[in-house]
Amino acid sequence: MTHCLSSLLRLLYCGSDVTGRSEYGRIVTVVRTTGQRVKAHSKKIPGRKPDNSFEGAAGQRGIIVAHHGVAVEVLFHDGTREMVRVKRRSGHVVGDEVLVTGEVLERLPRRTELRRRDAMRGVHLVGANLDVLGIVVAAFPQPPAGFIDRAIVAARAADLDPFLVINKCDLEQAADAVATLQGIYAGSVQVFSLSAVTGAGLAPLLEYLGAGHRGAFVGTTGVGKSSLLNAICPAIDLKVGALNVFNDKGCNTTTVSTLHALPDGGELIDTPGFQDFGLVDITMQDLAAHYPGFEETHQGACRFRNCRHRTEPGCSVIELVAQGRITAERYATYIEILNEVESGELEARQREWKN
Ligand SMILES: Nc1nc2c(ncn2[C@@H]2O[C@H](COP(=O)(O)OP(=O)(O)OP(=O)(O)O)[C@@H](O)[C@H]2O)c(=O)[nH]1
Ligand SMILES: [Mg+2]
Repeated sequence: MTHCLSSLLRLLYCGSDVTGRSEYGRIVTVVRTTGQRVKAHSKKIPGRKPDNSFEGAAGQRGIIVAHHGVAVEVLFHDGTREMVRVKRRSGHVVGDEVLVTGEVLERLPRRTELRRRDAMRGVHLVGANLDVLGIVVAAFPQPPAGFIDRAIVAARAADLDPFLVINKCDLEQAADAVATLQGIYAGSVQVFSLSAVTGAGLAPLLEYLGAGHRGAFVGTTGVGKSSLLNAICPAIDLKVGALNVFNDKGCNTTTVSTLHALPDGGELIDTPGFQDFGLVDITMQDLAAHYPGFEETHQGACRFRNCRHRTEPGCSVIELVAQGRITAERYATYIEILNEVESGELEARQREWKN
């Protein structure tokens, strides 16, 4: 079993640079050809605090760089990697720092964790110890309603900096989508308009990631997450899938999350595409504080500190909507998410009462 998974991974990384973090603040790059280590070097990332609290503990410390359901691939500080068996629902995720002792894997405390809920209300971990979240969209296929807003709220609530990547800007239809999305989000998050195919607009994104951030690309299937990673670092050579000819949607080409170091600094996780970014454990206050477009109302602009921006008197959001500075459409999306959050909170309270 282990041998089989190792072979799979060797195929995945065959002939490519494979890299991982040796400790917070330091990246170890290991260049391998068909599984053999050729050279290793390390690169300091500015501004990240080393966590040495587990130094000296038994076991070998590493980071999970791929999750295969029943096994995870761990990259150790010395540049070696190993498949370690885990239970199917072990709760580990790519980005987790771990201590491996024999066949036992112990997860170290997470700095951050990002979760989402699917349409069946199941909760999924997207990644651990992330600094930034790249929300990837394209003119084709278009993001589901509210996807970007939910992703921004979830990221901010988890202490990550979200940024928006508008891919496929080489397509004719992209101009309108870029103008609309820039208009809505440019005041809230960094927006990168680019094309993975032509490489146009990639440089600002590389500069941003080069500051040493660890991030993940999320988005629906077919928006070009893997293509973008390939464009940033051709040696990674991730599988890319054509869009379905009948509905212009992607085909869930990526099935496993994988962490990659970028040549000019920073690390990115390529994730399988998903449709729903349902919020997990987000309160009404979190939503009101993190919803993109409401930033100018944060400095005590509402009469009530815990204003939900629904019907409260003296609400600055409602005032901005009346003035047309927040569009009715943006406000309607907020109310829709607020309704979901409120019913989630009610359900949680009912569960508590029952117990
Ligand atoms: N025109 C154009 N097509 C692109 C661009 N980037 C990706 N594509 C195409 O979009 C399709 C899907 O690309 P992928 O990279 O597999 O998309 P993904 O987001 O990784 O999809 P999943 O792995 O299924 O989540 C492929 O046919 C790519 O060639 C781009 O910048 N411009
Ligand atoms: Mg992919």
